[in-house]
Amino acid sequence: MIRIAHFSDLHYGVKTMSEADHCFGAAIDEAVARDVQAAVISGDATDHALDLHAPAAERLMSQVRRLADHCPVLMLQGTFSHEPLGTLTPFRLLGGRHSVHVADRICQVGLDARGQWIASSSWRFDVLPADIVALFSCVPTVNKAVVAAAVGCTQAAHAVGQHLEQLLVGLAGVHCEARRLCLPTIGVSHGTVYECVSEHGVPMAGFDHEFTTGALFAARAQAFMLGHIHRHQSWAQSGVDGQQCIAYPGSIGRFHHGESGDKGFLLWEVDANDLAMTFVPTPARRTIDFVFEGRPDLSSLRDAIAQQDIQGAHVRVRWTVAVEDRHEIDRKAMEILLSTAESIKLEGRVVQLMRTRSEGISQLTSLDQKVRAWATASEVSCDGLLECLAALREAEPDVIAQQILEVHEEALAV
Ligand SMILES: [Mn+2]
Repeated sequence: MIRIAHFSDLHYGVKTMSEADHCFGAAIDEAVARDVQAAVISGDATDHALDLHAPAAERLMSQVRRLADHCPVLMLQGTFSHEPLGTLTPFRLLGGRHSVHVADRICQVGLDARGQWIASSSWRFDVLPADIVALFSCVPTVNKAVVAAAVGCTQAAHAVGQHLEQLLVGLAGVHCEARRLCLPTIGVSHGTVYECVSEHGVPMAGFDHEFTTGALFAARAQAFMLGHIHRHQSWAQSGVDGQQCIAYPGSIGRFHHGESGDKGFLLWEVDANDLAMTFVPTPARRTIDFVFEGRPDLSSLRDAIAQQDIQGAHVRVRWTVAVEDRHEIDRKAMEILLSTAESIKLEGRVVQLMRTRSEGISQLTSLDQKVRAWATASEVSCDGLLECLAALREAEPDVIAQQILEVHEEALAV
């Protein structure tokens, strides 16, 4: 049995650094206290390309170094826009008590009894190295641009899914061989599982997703440690391959407003046939949203604030107003009401009204003429409208209602 801490989507960046470092620091403390034997970071260690002199680069490196002083670390390449290719290369040189393996190509790595990483020279081991205590199969982010260049843009997303499926099936033999030798088998990847749920609670059901749970289980590894989706979720099954589990820890911290659920990392205990997976929360920041359809009403905002603890939380107030009300928003008053919050974001959306002036409409004498002039200026037909106007003027309400019902019944009869 091996005990592994699985962190993902750290997103160290210029603006995200304090949240990322606060949460990752606490997570490492917890993982060390629980004496994990290995650590996996499954992609998106950074939020964007970082300059070497950026404080976030130094903070991330010193945290990974602290982790490597406790146990061997495996870092996987994540999304290229967050973690440009080459970002992880310097981590190979960190030189902690244990080594850091950077997986930026499809490969397998064995962890030996002395805590050294042994990588396969091709995409998988032909023969498993002797003396390893666990086997990791690494499938870093696939460069869809390369696939698009080979098969064409419209085919690329589908082709990526198909090739990954074949690759995962291709790993099954090695995983079964490892299980026969009583070795824990672990897959590590970064991508979207079909029908997983995003951190905003939206199910991801499209055709450009990398995996299905079926394809991942078909690799016949015990554990599949995933990154990319910022919300913790997991899938499990048991059968001929013993217990199998696929899981996202989600992002280490809360980087955006509107992200629901706890943030944290996963503690895995993986055996050749068995496994256990526990979610360990990090002290991620709290976010609170107040949403108004129309002008923010200060008294209802005051009531809403009284009902929850905004102290230390990151608060966002959103509203939608018509263009003529845009200057009626009392930002200062809202800021005073929210003064105990850690940060305040005031986001107003102004709806632009499109009005066309109808020249001379005020000089027309009858309502019919006015409606016709308005319809011409607005480029709409006023046929039905004039009939309705005439009916309203001349007919009794009962008669109008009866006529409407008759039309309705005729339509039903057809
Ligand atoms: Mn991410």
